[in-house]
Amino acid sequence: MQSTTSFFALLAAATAVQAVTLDDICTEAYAQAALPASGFYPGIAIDSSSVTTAITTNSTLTSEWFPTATLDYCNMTFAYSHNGIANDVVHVSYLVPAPANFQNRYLSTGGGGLAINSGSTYSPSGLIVGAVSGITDGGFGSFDTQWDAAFLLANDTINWQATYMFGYQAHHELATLGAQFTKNLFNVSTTEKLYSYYQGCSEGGREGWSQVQRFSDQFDGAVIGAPAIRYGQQQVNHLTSNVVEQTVGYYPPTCELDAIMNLTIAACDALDGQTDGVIARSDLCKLNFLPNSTVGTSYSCDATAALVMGGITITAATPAQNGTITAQGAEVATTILNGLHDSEGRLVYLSYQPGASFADAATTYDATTDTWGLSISSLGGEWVARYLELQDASTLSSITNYTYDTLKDLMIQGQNRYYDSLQTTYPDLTNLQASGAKVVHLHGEQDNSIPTGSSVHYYESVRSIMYGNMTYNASTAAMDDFYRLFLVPGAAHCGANDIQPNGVWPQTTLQTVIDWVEGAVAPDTLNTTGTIDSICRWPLRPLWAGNGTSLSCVYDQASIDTWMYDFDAYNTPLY
Ligand SMILES: *[C@@H]1O[C@H](CO)[C@@H](O)[C@H](O)[C@H]1NC(C)=O
Ligand SMILES: *[C@@H]1O[C@H](CO)[C@@H](O)[C@H](O)[C@H]1NC(C)=O
Ligand SMILES: *[C@@H]1O[C@H](CO)[C@@H](O)[C@H](O)[C@H]1NC(C)=O
Ligand SMILES: *[C@@H]1O[C@H](CO)[C@@H](O)[C@H](O)[C@H]1NC(C)=O
Ligand SMILES: *[C@@H]1O[C@H](CO)[C@@H](O)[C@H](O)[C@H]1NC(C)=O
Ligand SMILES: *[C@@H]1O[C@H](CO)[C@@H](O)[C@H](O)[C@H]1NC(C)=O
Ligand SMILES: *[C@@H]1O[C@H](CO)[C@@H](O)[C@H](O)[C@H]1NC(C)=O
Ligand SMILES: *[C@@H]1O[C@H](CO)[C@@H](O)[C@H](O)[C@H]1NC(C)=O
Ligand SMILES: *[C@@H]1O[C@H](CO)[C@@H](O)[C@H](O)[C@H]1NC(C)=O
Ligand SMILES: *[C@@H]1O[C@H](CO)[C@@H](O)[C@H](O)[C@H]1NC(C)=O
Ligand SMILES: *[C@@H]1O[C@H](CO)[C@@H](O)[C@H](O)[C@H]1NC(C)=O
Ligand SMILES: *[C@@H]1O[C@H](CO)[C@@H](O)[C@H](O)[C@H]1NC(C)=O
Ligand SMILES: [Ca+2]
Repeated sequence: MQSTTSFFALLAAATAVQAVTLDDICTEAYAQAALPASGFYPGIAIDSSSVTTAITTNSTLTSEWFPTATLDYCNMTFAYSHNGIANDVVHVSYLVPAPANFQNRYLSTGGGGLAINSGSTYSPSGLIVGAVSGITDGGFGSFDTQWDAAFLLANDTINWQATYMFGYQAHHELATLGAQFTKNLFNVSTTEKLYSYYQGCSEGGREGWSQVQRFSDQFDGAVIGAPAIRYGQQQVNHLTSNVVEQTVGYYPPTCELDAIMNLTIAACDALDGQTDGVIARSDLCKLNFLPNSTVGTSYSCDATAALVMGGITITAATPAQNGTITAQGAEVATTILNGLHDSEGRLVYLSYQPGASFADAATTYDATTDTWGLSISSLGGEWVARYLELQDASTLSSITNYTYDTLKDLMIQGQNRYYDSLQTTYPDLTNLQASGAKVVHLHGEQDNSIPTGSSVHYYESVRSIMYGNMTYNASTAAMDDFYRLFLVPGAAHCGANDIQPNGVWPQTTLQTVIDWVEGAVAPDTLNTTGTIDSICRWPLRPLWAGNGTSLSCVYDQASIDTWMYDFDAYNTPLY
């Protein structure tokens, strides 16, 4: 809440001297005059007649991603096209703060899942720090149209323009145009610095890395959460739990997997030094807990109704359940947590940390036979059907002949087909480091959609590529200069975890990056509003002393080692 206070102080101070109001600039004529000049971005033609402006006053904005604030803004949109492409229209929206609140900043925000923007989920976070805040539609049709709607020109024919736009090009254009538009809107002189930032999580995190890996001068700072990088592996990996169930020959009732998760939390909670319902040390859980210790424990769950949204069943109804945890159920859990191995026992990919929910492993109840069966992960199923098999289908009809080796082959196929558009694991950030830009990368330690270890593995890839000639401690110190990774205790995918309610999610991370870039305050921890007020930066790990009275960040080699992966199923490095 610190930043809200200073924001109002600044507002009061600035209104006294600023004559130009938001009403003055929130007009089509003013926005048109501020459009980047023709030729500013070679190959792009902005349609000045497309400009729209809409003012919103006294809007209270709330999110897990920024502190609550009430403010005014102008939503300016325009469209552009790429020279030489027929019927090409890309829409961008820039939320513009009142002139009195503008602090010489621009922010791009990203999407999630197959969406290239998150609507209003992150975009207002720029307004709160006095930035113009941009989103793009990628050219897929409208701000609400996702990439999958544009991906196929016909069955078997990829829309590569849409794919490269999704991969990285649309964000490069959004940020390049956005920074110039911002300068023009606010008369920022050529000698004045405009700071440019990025914030996004999940697919939005991948979009963030897609920019800083390629365009080292584009952003001064970036907040990158739980990025969907290593895309070829990541998307297929959603099917790993299903193939484990099929291979073990057992489809656990949903209640059984929930019971294993609950017992994991109960067993591992205290390993971090505080019994608070939060696994802050999933690495100690890995070292000390085995799912088969839960075999024989009884469980029960109430019946649940189906969750239906817009006529589509999101989760099916489940009956009242009771039973005892089976050896097969524990085997499914253990095999999932061990990560995907090929038929020769070599590691293909990694899994979620123990304590995370088994979302990918969800099964379906058949009331007519009173049995539980396969439910193909929708993200994994769509990836294979649409992006690998190139069929206009939102999932696979069957995976009955899939083996662990099939998944490996599909991962390699996706990795290679989309290596330069989606894979997003280029590990040499030398140019970024030299540019002075700063990256705060964060990931929920109990993420159930993108494995937490995926972020650690990328950090370690960058570290070993850039500083492999140094000792481990010297190399992490060198990384600290420009790239810091924080694992958020108990947190789920891009947010707090309702199963571990005492866990946290940091709300002021964009301000943290700004303080690092503009104030040279390098973050040792991320602030939170919850009871855990300190989030340790990798490779340090949290440990409570005095039963929850004091949290320290410790160096623990055995724990660090559990986060190191040798993907020996491949003949080339998997960064
Ligand atoms: C803003 O909204 C609050 C309540 O939501 C109201 O009390 C206040 O008068 C409003 N201010 C303006 C300028 O409209
Ligand atoms: C800005 O305008 C676009 C286009 O109308 C709309 O999709 C978007 O939701 C608006 N953003 C906000 C925060 O109102
Ligand atoms: C920018 O400069 C123009 C021309 O002097 C002026 O009309 C406009 O109000 C200025 N905008 C701001 C935000 O100060
Ligand atoms: C798991 O724990 C939650 C509370 O944290 C509870 O609501 C749920 O019923 C439990 N599920 C099982 C299967 O024990
Ligand atoms: C549990 O699994 C471990 C590791 O696979 C094994 O060593 C142990 O014997 C198993 N215990 C039981 C009770 O099955
Ligand atoms: C468990 O479920 C069965 C039906 O599946 C039911 O007959 C039994 O009463 C339930 N037991 C408990 C303790 O809920
Ligand atoms: C494209 O593929 C889908 C899925 O296989 C199929 O349902 C559809 O009929 C195909 N469309 C055409 C035009 O062949
Ligand atoms: C699975 O079976 C289908 C239908 O027979 C076939 O088209 C497909 O190639 C098979 N896939 C694998 C991985 O064996
Ligand atoms: C390691 O390599 C980097 C980059 O080439 C260089 O700056 C640094 O001095 C080297 N450090 C050691 C200990 O050799
Ligand atoms: C690395 O640094 C940690 C403290 O951050 C220290 O405990 C550890 O002993 C150091 N390791 C080596 C090999 O110096
Ligand atoms: C984090 O908390 C510290 C101590 O309260 C404060 O000085 C700092 O400004 C906060 N940083 C952010 C980004 O909120
Ligand atoms: C920690 O505090 C809780 C709550 O007061 C208590 O139940 C527990 O026994 C304490 N544990 C230790 C190790 O002191
Ligand atoms: Ca705990």
